[in-house]
Amino acid sequence: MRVLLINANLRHDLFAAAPIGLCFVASAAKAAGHEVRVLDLCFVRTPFNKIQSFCRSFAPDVVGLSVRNIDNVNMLHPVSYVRDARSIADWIRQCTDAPLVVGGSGASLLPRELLATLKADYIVVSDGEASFVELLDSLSKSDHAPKIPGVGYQENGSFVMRPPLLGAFPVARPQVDSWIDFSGYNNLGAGYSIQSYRGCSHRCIYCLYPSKLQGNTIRRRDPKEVVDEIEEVLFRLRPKSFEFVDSLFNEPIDHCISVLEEIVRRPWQAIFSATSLSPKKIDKRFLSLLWRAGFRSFHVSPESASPDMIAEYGKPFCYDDVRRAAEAIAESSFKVLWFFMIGGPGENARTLQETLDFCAAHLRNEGKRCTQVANVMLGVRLYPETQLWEIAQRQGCVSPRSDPLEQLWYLSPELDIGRTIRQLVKAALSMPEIISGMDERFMRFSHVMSAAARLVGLKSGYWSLIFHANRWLRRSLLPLVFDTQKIIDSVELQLSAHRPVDICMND
Ligand code: B12
Repeated sequence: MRVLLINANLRHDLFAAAPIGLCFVASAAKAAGHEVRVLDLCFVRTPFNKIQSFCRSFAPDVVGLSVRNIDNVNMLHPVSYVRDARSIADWIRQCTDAPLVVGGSGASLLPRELLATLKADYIVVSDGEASFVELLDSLSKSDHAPKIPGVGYQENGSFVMRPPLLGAFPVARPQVDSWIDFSGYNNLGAGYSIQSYRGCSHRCIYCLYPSKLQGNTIRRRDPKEVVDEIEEVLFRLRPKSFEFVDSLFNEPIDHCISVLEEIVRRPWQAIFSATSLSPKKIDKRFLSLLWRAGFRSFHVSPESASPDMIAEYGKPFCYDDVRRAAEAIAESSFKVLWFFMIGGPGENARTLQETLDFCAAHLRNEGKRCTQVANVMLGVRLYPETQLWEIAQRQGCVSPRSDPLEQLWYLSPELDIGRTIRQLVKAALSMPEIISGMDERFMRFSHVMSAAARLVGLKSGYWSLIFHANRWLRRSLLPLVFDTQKIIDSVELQLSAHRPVDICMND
């Protein structure tokens, strides 16, 4: 079959992300004997024209659309990507009658809702390779109601889907640069995405990784194969850096160490980064291995530095792991972006202050070789089928009729909004290392930052420039940015907008 795969992610800033998932699917479909084209809309100025010309020249039998993000998960600067995805789906409909199949992390998170809003024919949840190929096989035999695990569709007005069956890590490499033009991403500072395993066995109360995104069993990729892919790309493309996009790069730790040791054994050198590390087992020895392998930056996601909140979120580590990680990092030369999430069940002024005090005690850059930035986000995004959703439902924050395609938030009832914002603003004004949801507005200056990063020869962790910009702007502009009353109003609006009571009132 002729298969056209389209990347609907239009975000091109410091957090640009090449569509590795779509490329995995493209490689799998090609390996199964299909004729495949990929259209990456990320840097396209006139998406409709491009879709039209692809549909005319290629005449696809099936169109696959990758929807990565539903929204930006940011309460202080909320952006929804659903409208973009809807426009793209409509344009595809205008250009071809081919069945429309939607996949991607957005599709996995909210399949029922996304299928309906995009008016797609099928939606693929979790890994796309095997199920999409099976779907193509069914469609080629004109079976329009295939009972394939992980493939959802509407039947007699209701959504039907069998749970996905997740097999071993796929054999076909994503070959990202053979499907899309990687140079746009490279220029913005994105690393070449590499995945070393799939799955997550943790049970964090707010998260859908194990249940929806990648399943709860760890499916490792042979470390030699991981590094063979890196080696092949390094010599073919010479990307500025490689970026591990595993849910938690350093778990399982033995697997991570095997990958790092395999890199160290090779005769070449490359720059690496990882988009999420657990604070557990980040010690001097591990950091030294990371450094020898070529890592210069990474993200670490404790989500809180309050012992109570770490336990409350169901994190698989404790406060001492977070502190030990911070102490080891403080003696290194890495660039590290920390993620904290404020407002889960039980969060109060004291637990919030514990996280802010931790930042002040451990993440200050003065006098250190490392550069650290703490991304402190307010609110926890609510998704159905998580434990947090149930808690929120019991507390009346959401109801079965709430629309999860909207950014729905949990914010602990023990937090006073005015006081919380004042606490956060005070911390952000006193520490340029702290960035908050408000700072995402500056992402629009990404191109300037990327150019600056290229000028100073930075190869990864472009976001570390945010710290320098922050330090520079702090005394002049930031007090204007942190208009406390405006932030309070916006949070109150966010929280009240989707309360079930409003939904009832609108009926
Ligand atoms: C790594 C990562 C990042 C990195 C990306 C770096 C890079 N080089 O790519 C960074 C830190 C930059 C980042 C940024 C952001 N991220 Co992010 N990120 C991730 C993460 C952890 C992994 C993504 C990934 O690469 N997966 C590996 C690939 C292989 O898997 P995949 O994309 O899911 O693809 C598979 C399937 O989905 C499917 N599939 C994919 N496309 C298609 C198409 C078809 C037709 C079919 C059939 C199947 C299919 O098959 C694929 C292979 O099996 C995910 C969470 C997760 N575990 O998925 C969050 C995640 C996607 N990110 C998220 C968010 C919110 C963001 C940001 C918006 C945050 C922000 N405020 O800026 C930005 C957006 C950036 C952008 N350009 O889009 C959210 C999205 C949630 C939502 N509500 O929309 C997620 C789910 C995390 C979360 N739980 O909050 N992110």
